[in-house]
Amino acid sequence: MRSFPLTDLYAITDDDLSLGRSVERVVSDLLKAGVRIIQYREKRKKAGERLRECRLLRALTREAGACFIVNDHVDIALLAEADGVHLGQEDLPVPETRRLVGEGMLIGLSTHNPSQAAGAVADGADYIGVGPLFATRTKKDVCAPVGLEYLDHVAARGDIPFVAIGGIKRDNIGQVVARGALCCCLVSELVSAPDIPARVAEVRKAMGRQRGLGGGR
Ligand code: 3NM
Repeated sequence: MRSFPLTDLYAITDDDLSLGRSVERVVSDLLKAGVRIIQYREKRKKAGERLRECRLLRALTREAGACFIVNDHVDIALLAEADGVHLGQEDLPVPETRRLVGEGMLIGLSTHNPSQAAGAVADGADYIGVGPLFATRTKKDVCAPVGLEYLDHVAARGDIPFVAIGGIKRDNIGQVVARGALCCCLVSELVSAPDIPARVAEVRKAMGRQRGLGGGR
């Protein structure tokens, strides 16, 4: 039975922010650093290239025992045998997507307010994105920062797994963890790092300090 993995970090690819490194290189480094959820999100690429890259990443993530999720494209998620597909509010609805992907695949949904979170629960999403918590330039069409109160709302309800997202960096992740986020999703902070494993370690240290664990997991 599918279930959203219990893990601290969720990374999303973005070729434009990866300092000229290939998506394969970036994901290899993330996996080496122990990141266990990878989402493929490449807005400007063509379908054929997406499929080729997703098949590559599927092999890498499978070998590492990591969860592999494809953004928006249900067809590519199916063809690449991904573990999940992640949808936005304006993509195919969750129930229709479920009819296409069957019971075995995770469906994630980006949400930006309490009513969208309730809708995701009602529609049977497996997890939600909660954000953007802070200003971000990574997602072009996203709404203004929703504020940490929305995170508080979702954490307090506790009726669906969630990932905090949007403008999360080493210097603000402590607040996010303190307010109940178990899993944080970072894009630019990870893929733009010159040394990705070192950056992951710093981010984890900032999360762990907040949890009183003294760093790491
Ligand atoms: N989704 P960064 S914010 C892909 O709020 C994405 O739904 C968001 O990138 C949402 O970590 C976002 O570089 C981009 O700020 C997050």
